[in-house]
Amino acid sequence: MESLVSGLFEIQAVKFGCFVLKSGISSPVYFDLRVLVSYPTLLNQVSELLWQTANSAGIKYNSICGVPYTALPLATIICSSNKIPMLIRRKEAKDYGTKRLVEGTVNPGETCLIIEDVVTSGSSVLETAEVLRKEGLKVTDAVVLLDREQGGRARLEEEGIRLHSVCSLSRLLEILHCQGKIDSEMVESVNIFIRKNACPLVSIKMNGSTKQLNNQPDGILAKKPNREISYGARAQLPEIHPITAQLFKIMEKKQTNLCLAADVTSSKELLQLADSLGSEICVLKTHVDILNDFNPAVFSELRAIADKHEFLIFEDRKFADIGNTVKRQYEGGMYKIASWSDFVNAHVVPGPGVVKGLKEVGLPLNRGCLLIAEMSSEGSLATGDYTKTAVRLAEKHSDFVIGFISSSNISDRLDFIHMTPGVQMEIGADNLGQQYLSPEEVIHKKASDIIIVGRGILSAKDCVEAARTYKKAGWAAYLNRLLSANN
Ligand code: S5P
Repeated sequence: MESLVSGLFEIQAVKFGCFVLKSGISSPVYFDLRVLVSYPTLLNQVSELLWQTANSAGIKYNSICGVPYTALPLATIICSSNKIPMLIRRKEAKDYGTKRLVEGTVNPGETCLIIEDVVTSGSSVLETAEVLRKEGLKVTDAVVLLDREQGGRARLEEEGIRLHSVCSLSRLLEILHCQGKIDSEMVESVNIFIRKNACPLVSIKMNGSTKQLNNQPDGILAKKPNREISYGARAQLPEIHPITAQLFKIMEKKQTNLCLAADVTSSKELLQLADSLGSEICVLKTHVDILNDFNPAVFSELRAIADKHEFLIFEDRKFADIGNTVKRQYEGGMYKIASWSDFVNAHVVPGPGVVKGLKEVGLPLNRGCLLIAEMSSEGSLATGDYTKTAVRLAEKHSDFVIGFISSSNISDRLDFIHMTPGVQMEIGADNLGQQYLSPEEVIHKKASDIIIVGRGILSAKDCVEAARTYKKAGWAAYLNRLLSANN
């Protein structure tokens, strides 16, 4: 056990410091067992210990299922070495063919043992148990490498599942302390954290929006964020997309949540605006296809201005075709958007293919994408289930999707950013269906993150002055939100 714990520490599968979890809670300890696959000796050692724990508990079972994804290789090794049938739980049903949620031979009435890496509240084990039970299998026991002692054992017991752990968080602390790897202060701070955040018998949604939190190796599960955290703290979230992290950092540093919708038709004007307003904004949004005089050099110049003033470039291309077409529209044509735009956006009306197509181009370039989940225009069809589908799609592709165009906050995930267009100082409308809300309404009341302002600034006599006014109003609304959430 000692060598395993020090091994996990060495490969940084366990880390100490200050980590803001996706739930918004700060934790002094963070586990990421996914790195195990790169260390075959440790991987085998963990599998062996899980197997021994199951054996010495005398559990009776016919097959084994690992909770996806981290426990999959562990279950595979155990099953392969000990000649036990394995089942694989899919996180999503295939969208073609059999639509099975469990792969392998399912014999209803038989018992399946669940293997997991870390248990916090027990919700990811419960999700897998629910899927297996729906297939007619019995689930009576789960074996886990590490029990974080935050209510998982009791919660699972409530659902008729005995939890057997190789190691508990307190034991792990003791071992690391004895080995001189962490000091007593750290042990105390983690112990306090365990006591404060134990969430026994919280009721956990088995499907729906809490799902992605549940599958995090270290999430404080099924707890809604109980307080607002700053843009800066969100930049530190584990696993946050690099573009979102960069954006949150810029926002915090420049104290701005203003995106300029630079809807102008001449390149010269675009570059002048970018340079004169650059210090006030965190994002500059373009519509490259309304420029009368586009040439590629403009965008190398814009990039240089963006780097100088530290803002990101967002081409508002609103892709909305099949995967194969959007891929080409994003990468090629005369605009070569992927080569200069930090992120783009897409409608979800074509289904997952649009994201998959864009991702093939954007992911290798470290680009991001917003999904258009709601629109500011009157009579928009992007409401209700459509909006919910956009959120689910974003969750499924959060390696590329960084957030939403929406009129309000539509996802609890703090690593997603919400950007809202249709913003002016006064509530109102234009004569073509655009509807306006104020910065206070959008950022404070509706808890969006960024205001997108076009004509509110561009039609002002003094654009720089107007941009400053919006910047101040957006930031004041954000501070109000933080204040009211933390009081
Ligand atoms: O729903 C939307 C989505 C977007 S991206 N409504 C919008 O208005 N937009 C864009 O935001 C729109 O294309 C325009 O560039 C900007 C709003 O401009 P304004 O002049 O009305 O502030």
